[in-house]
Amino acid sequence: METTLGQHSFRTHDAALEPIAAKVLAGERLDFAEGLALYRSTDVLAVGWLANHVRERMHGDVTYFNVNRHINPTNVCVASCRLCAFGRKKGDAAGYTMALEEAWETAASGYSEAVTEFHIVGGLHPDLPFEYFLDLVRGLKERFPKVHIKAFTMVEVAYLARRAKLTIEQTLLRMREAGVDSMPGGGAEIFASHVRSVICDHKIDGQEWLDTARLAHQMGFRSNATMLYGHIESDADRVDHILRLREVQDETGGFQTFIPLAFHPENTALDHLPVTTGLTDIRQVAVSRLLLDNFAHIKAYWQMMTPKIAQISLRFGADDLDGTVVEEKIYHDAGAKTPQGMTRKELCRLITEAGRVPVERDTLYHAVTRTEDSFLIAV
Ligand code: V47
Repeated sequence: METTLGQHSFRTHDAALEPIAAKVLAGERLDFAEGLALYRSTDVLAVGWLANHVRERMHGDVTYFNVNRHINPTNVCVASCRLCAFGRKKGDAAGYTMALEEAWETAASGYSEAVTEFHIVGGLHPDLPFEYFLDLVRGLKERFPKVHIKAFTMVEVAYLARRAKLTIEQTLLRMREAGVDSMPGGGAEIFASHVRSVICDHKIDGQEWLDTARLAHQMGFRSNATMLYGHIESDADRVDHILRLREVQDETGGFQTFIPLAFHPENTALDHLPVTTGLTDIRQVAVSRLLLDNFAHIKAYWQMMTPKIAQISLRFGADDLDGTVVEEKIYHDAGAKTPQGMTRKELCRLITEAGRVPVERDTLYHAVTRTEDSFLIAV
């Protein structure tokens, strides 16, 4: 079936996509049932065509990437999430906690290219005081004043607040004073409680995650949002998750980018589950782009998707490729076979060969220009 919608010629063999295509091309918002239809469509290329249309309407060929470094100060965690291969119990021989000096040295190590962002997340440690995390951030700011600190998921914020006997607001204020600039999108998983109770029953519930994000945005922080898919969740759970994020974004506008994360089962309590396939990953990117009309960016996290699938996703709705990373632990503990980091040059090659235009960005999506080993941020 081929329909001409305005100046666009849209072709699909799936009749359910026709009315959805008309709405997408008219810039109208899709609803829950339409989200489900996108997941269930037998015509994934048509879904991808629509997502690419939206992506090009928003960003043309521009594809963002950033030069960042992940730091995971500890893997010791009080939670025992079935989805996780990273966390270790206190006293476990494979557990580690970085001394502050070690964390600062880790930040400085890796590629010689000057990073513009530190991405800091870790386990919910039973004993480390809130001051450890504040000192960690203060020390980084002192040593690397130009580097943006994207630190602590909503789950960590809520946990640190509880341990320090502070409100979420007080906790966020202290983090800001120490030098936290924004927050990563982890810990969201799937908001539906029947899924959460199986994959991560020790974490804050979905509503608390959303409430913490809302408050952070109201206080002026920007944050990201993720969704972990490819385990026990249904299509309806995915649509529910995405639309709950869209609702908060309508209120605050504080989310910068959405990052769909494919579940890696190896070394987790859910290792009987299969890994996601390439088309599931690609469809996930496309559906996210189509449903999240109020999110500026959809990020392909190559560590999780593999560089090849991440590159293809740049023509299925993604406009952002994360990042140099340098040393990834959470996915590699769960069996990821991707390299641990990538250079700036390699990221640009992936983007250019996808027919897109690479633009280096900082965390807040300002363009970055480079001179030798330093950088300038255009505000
Ligand atoms: O919250 C944990 C996921 C997340 C597994 O904000 C797993 O820019 C798959 O949030 N298989 C952490 N996934 C990573 C994350 C992230 C990554 C890149 C960029 C940003 C950003 C955020 O990883 C966790 C959880 O959802 N995760 N274990 C696993 N076995």
